[in-house]
Amino acid sequence: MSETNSAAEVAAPHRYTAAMAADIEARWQDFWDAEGTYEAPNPTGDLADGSGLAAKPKRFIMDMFPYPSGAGLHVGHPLGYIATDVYARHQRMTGHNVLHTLGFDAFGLPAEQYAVQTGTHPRASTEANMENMKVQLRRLGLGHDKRRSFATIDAEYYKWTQWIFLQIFNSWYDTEADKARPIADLVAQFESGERPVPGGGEWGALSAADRADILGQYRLAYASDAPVNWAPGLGTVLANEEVTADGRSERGNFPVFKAKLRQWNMRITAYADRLLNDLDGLDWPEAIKLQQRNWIGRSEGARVDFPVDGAGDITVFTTRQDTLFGATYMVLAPEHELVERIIPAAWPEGTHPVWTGGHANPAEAVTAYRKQAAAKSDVERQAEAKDKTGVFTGAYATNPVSGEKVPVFIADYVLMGYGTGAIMAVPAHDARDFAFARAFELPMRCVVEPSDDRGLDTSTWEDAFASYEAKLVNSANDEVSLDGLGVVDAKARITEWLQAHGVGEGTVNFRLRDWLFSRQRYWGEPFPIVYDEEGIAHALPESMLPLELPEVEDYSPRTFDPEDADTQPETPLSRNADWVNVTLDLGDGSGPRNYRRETNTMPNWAGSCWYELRYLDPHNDQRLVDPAIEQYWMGPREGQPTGGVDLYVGGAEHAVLHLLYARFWSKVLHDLGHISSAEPFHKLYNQGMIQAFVYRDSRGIAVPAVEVEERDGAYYHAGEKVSRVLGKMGKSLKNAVTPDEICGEYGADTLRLYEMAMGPLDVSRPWDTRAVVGQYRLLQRLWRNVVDEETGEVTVVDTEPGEDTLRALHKAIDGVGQDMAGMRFNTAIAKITELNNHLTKAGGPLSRSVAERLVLLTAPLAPHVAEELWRRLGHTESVVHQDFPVADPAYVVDETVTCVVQIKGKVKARLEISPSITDEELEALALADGNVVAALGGAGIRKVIVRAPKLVNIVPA
Ligand code: ANZ
Repeated sequence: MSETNSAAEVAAPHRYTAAMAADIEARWQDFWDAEGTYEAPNPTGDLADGSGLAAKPKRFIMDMFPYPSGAGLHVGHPLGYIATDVYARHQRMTGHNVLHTLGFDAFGLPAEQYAVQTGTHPRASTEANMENMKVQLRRLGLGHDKRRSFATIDAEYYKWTQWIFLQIFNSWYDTEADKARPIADLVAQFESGERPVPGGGEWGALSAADRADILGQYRLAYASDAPVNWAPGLGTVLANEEVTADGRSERGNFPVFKAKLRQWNMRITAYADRLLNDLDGLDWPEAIKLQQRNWIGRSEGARVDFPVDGAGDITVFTTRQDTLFGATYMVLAPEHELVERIIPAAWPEGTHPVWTGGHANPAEAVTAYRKQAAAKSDVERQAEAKDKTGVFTGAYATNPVSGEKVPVFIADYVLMGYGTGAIMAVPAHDARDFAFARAFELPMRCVVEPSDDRGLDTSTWEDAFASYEAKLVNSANDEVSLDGLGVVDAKARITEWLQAHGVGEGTVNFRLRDWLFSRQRYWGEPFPIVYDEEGIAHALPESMLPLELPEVEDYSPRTFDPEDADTQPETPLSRNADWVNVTLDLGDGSGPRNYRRETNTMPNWAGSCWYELRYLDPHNDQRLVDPAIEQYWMGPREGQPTGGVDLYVGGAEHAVLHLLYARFWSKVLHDLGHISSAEPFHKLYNQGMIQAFVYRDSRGIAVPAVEVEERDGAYYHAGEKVSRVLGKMGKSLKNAVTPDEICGEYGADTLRLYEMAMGPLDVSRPWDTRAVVGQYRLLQRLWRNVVDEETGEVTVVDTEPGEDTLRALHKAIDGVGQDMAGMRFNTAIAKITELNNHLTKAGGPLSRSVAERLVLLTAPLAPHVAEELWRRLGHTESVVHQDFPVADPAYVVDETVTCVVQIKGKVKARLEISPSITDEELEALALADGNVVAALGGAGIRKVIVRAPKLVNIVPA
């Protein structure tokens, strides 16, 4: 790097260089660690106890913690960490007690896969990765309270993850109280008869297994047989996204079967309404709130029963009960259990050949169609494909309002997992039904007519769907008429009628599903659950936590004959007979008994569901968090009705899963009285991504970005022309730049400044290594304004600065302070640069008071160089806890300019006015001026020419 070794530097041995930055940075990092500079005190007992905390508002500032990947960090990763650090430092300097730390989300699949391939224990590789990342992060000068850091794989941490699981397992949702309560309260209600026992009878008379079954229907964590994608050839269950359109595994191309498997679930659906409503009080990006709302998917509508002769009712869920008179057929999801019961032995007389799909009888048609549907994922089934497939069941149902017989189909556009898995189809007003009806030549009936004069074009039916500016037509029976009503009124009227006749009711449906919580993996938290000889699940008592993950020889899942659908997954933990089969006294009065441990592990979401709470009180071995400490850092307060972290920064990709799961756990813990906050994160901020150029050769293969040369706007690698596009940064695209490289070349302060200066924090931006030097030069100029590059002496003087400099200084203080509080770090840097340039141009030594404030302004962004200059300026206390400068408003207001007032071209007056004055204001001021009034001597005015802010010319009459 020529910059660091140039001849000029030999003559200037005290210039700010990369070597000097390295020295300064290492020195202050060691010092900060040794002094515990970033340690945030917890309140002890009464806040007014003399700790001084009562007078200091608190700020809990948090990042989404990283997974310790083997690849380490590239410069894109720390963008958010630097931003929260700058913000936290500014908050510290403006009188706040700031909690800022970072842990590791360390359970996860990559370590396990690496273990399978190499035989390295996942803990060993994970710990090595964490060590590496800690070194990388430390180098950035992040002001973390290191006493509060932990990894989710620490047994002292996952002890409490298991403890929370048991809290959830041991509770139920009381819909009357609208909150979770201990399951013991429910048992007491069953025992006393206050609540009837489902299925009747006396609670005491039921078998243990029956009682366990009933409680399982209430528990917030429960085991159930859930359909999963099972690939025997891989020995594992797959997510929908891992299964191809033709029903095979993406990895290895093995057949995938729908298998029912005993799985743990979290009853997050019990909280659907609260998860939705409490979004209103959160300071989150609207886009994320919207994604959560859509994910929860609240729909108001009705359930309506359509009787089928001799087979009971088909209950549908509809959001458009107003269109009931327009239902001309019905559709069941292919898997619907009613299908078997309604199909007749033969096709009814005169069945349309298109409806049968060419099959000899309904049973055959259904079997064939089900097979076809099972191979598609829900996502594909919901895709807006024009060609709808399906087959007639041979059965007819009766429309309860019209008495009309309508044919019942099965089709894959109706999903089993939503509503009731059955719909009434209204082809005139629903686009999917419309496409299906066209394909199967089914009738359409218009029941909602747009109320404007466009009319309805029944060849395309355009505008027929979801037109709320509309009136109902063709919708009356002997008892009820919707004709002439608007959609909203029609819905209310028909719902009332359905309810009165016992054939339906208004209902709310959610898209949200319960959370599938078990994985057939090794590297996760073991469930604190054992099964007795009857197969009944028991919670381990708290005294047996943590249940540590045992050492195993073999981390890989067992594989089977790929075609053998009857096999079941075998988890790595299940092969450890000594660990699995235990004799325990659970302290429940039944003495020592034989048990079998649960051998699934928790999903890697579990550890991140509550980590904010553990930062508060990381070494508490009696409780998950001390209530007074939780109340202090996260409790509800003015403007934060549900409490939570003051600022949470991370990627927008965590919009639904992590953020929804964490909210759910918070609410359960809140309901059970363990925490005062009902939300984990009050303010959420999504940082943009750092992108990088990807260079590809003629075969489309990425070439190392550092080896690419630019000539006349084209790019070359090893003499060959290559293409350039903006993409992700990463090892696989051969364009990763590491923070270590940049720190080595310029220092961490330069890297921090560059990342913050690249653009608004929430916008993605392309990395450009060549531009980094710009921020390095800023730091050099800043240094040079305080330190003599030849002698190393501080050059400041104890004189008062001039008016000009005071104005520049206070404007910068005002602007930088506001920008930092608003997380506009790029504009804060622009203002510091402007001030620094002003001072350079002004020449001569700086006033001490100016130099000190310049250093303080820079301290949150470039803490090492600021600390060094601060000390050189003679201070003995760290810059970290100094007060951020406060602007003097007298110097912030705009300066005045002199306006000349002329009469017939002769200067008669001079006005000191604001440069932003308007023409009107200036004209009024000029005409009111004493000298002007005197000079006019009562003459009338013909014309006034105003050129604000400099000139007014008056032409008398
Ligand atoms: C009749 C109707 C008429 C409908 C109309 C819509 C428009 P959201 O808003 O997403 O909740 N539906 C119900 N269950 C379904 C399932 N399991 N699979 C596929 N579709 C299903 O959607 C509710 C609407 O989606 C329901 O209202 C139903 O179609 C359909 F002019 O009923 B509707």
